[in-house]
Amino acid sequence: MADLLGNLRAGDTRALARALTLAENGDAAVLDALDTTAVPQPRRVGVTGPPGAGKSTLVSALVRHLRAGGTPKVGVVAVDPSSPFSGGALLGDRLRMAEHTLDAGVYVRSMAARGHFGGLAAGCEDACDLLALAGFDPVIVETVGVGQSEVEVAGVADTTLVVLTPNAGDSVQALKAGIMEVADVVVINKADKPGAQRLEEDVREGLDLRPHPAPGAPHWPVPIVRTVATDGTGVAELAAALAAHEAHLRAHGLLDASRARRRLARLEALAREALAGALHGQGALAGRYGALRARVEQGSLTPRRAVARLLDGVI
Ligand SMILES: Nc1nc2c(ncn2[C@@H]2O[C@H](COP(=O)(O)OP(=O)(O)OP(=O)(O)O)[C@@H](O)[C@H]2O)c(=O)[nH]1
Ligand SMILES: [Mg+2]
Repeated sequence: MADLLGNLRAGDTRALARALTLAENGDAAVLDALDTTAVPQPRRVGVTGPPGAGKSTLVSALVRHLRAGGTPKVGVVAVDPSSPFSGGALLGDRLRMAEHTLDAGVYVRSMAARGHFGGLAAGCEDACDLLALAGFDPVIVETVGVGQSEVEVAGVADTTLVVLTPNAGDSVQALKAGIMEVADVVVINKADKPGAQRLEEDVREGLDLRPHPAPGAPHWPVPIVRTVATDGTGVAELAAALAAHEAHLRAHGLLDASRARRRLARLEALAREALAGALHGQGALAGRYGALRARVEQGSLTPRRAVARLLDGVI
């Protein structure tokens, strides 16, 4: 395992691919190795938004821009939270990012989210760490904004980009879903289509509704950037907005706070997963739970009291 991580650090792409697959499958050896290795902390950018908003096309254009500007290694993790078995969206991502397959300075990994608690956070963090070990910086995480995933993506990134498009109803949807709450930068993609101006006004209104920062707390006015991902229009402005947000985080010491939050989110996700697993596993907790289940089933113990007993002595 030390060899595998050693090769990965030396820039061996096949070692990286293999480690990513092992980590995704929960391989204990690779996860242990990761836990006992000092992992660098590259910049993380989260990209979320409704299905089909052009996120992958935009990420691909951003990667092209960064590479042309001299960024040595850009990593991308595209997570599909909607279905653990989905092939369609992932295949689409691969096709849209295919232009980078011959570029050793770009690595794109598509992955399915695990279906349970903090599924996005758990698998994605490991993938991002492996890319970080391999020297990729920044690491960009794309996820489709459905359900809670847009809030989760904010948990894995220093800067969260929300991508919207001027389709009827889109803005209303985004505002309702609370997607605005997590945006550090809003992109209006497909700005070549009619309605961009109207959407921008709606987004501005939505952003104004966000709670104001406490007096004296650093204020980040969320920029709205219009792009046409398919031809690269606005991508330079987007890169500038991302750099400005990073500078803002650094200037106010917020980068450390964001990483501390991320560690806590990861702990929470892993703890929930482990506890849920322990209930149905082979250990002492599962034994106790099984006995209590039987009594609840018979009706000789209420569910509430069963839980109290389960946790008695544990907490
Ligand atoms: N007209 C126009 N079409 C675009 C633009 N950006 C992306 N598209 C098209 O929109 C479609 C969806 O693009 P994707 O990049 O796959 O969108 P996505 O948000 O990654 O999609 P999912 O990952 O499936 O949610 C593709 O057919 C793109 O070519 C744009 O700026 N203008
Ligand atoms: Mg996509």
